Amino acid sequence: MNIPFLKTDALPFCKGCGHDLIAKNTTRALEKLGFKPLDVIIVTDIGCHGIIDKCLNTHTVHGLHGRSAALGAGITFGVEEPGKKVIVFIGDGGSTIGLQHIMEAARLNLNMTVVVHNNFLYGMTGGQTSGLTPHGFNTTTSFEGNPYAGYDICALSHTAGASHVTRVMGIGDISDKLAVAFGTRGFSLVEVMEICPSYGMKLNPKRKLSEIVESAGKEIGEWFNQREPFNIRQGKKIADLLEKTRPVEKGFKSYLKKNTSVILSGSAGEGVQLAASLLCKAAMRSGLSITQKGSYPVTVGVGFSTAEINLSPEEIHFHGIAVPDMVVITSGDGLAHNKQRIAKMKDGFLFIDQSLEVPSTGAQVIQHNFRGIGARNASIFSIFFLAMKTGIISTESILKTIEEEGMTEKLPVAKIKEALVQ
Ligand SMILES: Cc1ncc(C[n+]2csc(CCOP(=O)(O)OP(=O)(O)O)c2C)c(N)n1
Ligand code: SF4
Repeated sequence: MNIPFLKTDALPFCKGCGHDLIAKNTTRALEKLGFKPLDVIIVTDIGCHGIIDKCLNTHTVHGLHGRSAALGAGITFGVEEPGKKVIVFIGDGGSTIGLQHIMEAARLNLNMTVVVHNNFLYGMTGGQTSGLTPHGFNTTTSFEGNPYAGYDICALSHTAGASHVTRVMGIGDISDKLAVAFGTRGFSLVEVMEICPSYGMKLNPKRKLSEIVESAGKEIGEWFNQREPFNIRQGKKIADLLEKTRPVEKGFKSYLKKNTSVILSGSAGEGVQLAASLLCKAAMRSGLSITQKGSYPVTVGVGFSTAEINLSPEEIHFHGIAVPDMVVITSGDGLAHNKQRIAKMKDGFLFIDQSLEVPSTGAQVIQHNFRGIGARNASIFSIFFLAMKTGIISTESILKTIEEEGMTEKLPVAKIKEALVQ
């Protein structure tokens, strides 16, 4: 079945808005080039132009105002396949706010197309002046006419090094012009000139689009640079980051029935994040899905270190933890960082080093001498203890993980086994 690019022809723009013309011509151009919706990633940002993404069957990403070019650049770095296309939609307001992102993508000649929806003002917020508003154009923040000339985004992008830049009037069929841009290897930018009927036309009733563009000195045309597109490998073979990652093979069972959130927390330098990743890998080895998030101060050598983990027999669609099911605290830094969340626990378990004062909580408290094995190994010891007391995974699955990671010699495995039976 041929899936259309647009879910509907009734797009959400005001009547006569040029954004409607751009969206429909974009899909026509993509069809002409033989793209399928899921070959295309359309990145939009805040502004009327950005409300198109709910109508698209392509991949869509919606970013902060002025940041769609930066997001598009990031996606371009990761999407190297020739049959894929990254298209950035941005308003004249967004282009001004994120001008440097556009320039950087042009300078590097990234494989993407930016479509500037230049309706000469901020449409969504009521018609304010942007950096692309032409001199003399009336807006709700310049009723006497904009006293400044707008940037020439085409000239700037061309000078920065874009393979292809074009300025077109947002009238009639512009799909061929867009198709040239979308088919360009390297960076292309299309500036589509339009007037927002709701603000631009009302505030400039006697003016016509062609006359505004002409008096602003904005030539309708195309500009090329003969350049190779950006190539992240620069001809060199770059090692795949995942090459050395060994798959985690399932070999153990878990009887966990529902998503269980676990917080491990202690002090920086005491192996909290390592313990968390060993626990997670052991859980994966036991057939569970996991999420793992680490938080610590930017000064990574001092203060708390907290790991937030979800373990579940099902796929996990949300990784946040408001009130945890289980908390393991191995130091005073960890306790201070989690005191509020521990206070909110109405049930579940709090495992806490016996040297610490037990905080107020509704959880069942289990005190233990985690630090007795030495501060640097308290967290590693605590995950064995957690596994043994709760049964969410087996201690054998953790031992196997340590072995597979080649860490048996580095960690005090024998001491931990001894401590567990005491
Ligand atoms: C950083 C930031 N500044 C201001 C706003 C408020 N804001 C929302 S939409 C908008 C105007 C958008 O204008 P433009 O980018 O030209 O797109 P259009 O609405 O004309 O399509 C503004 C200023 C915001 N969301 N983010
Ligand atoms: S306010 Fe202007 S830019 Fe926004 S949808 Fe309406 S006509 Fe288009």
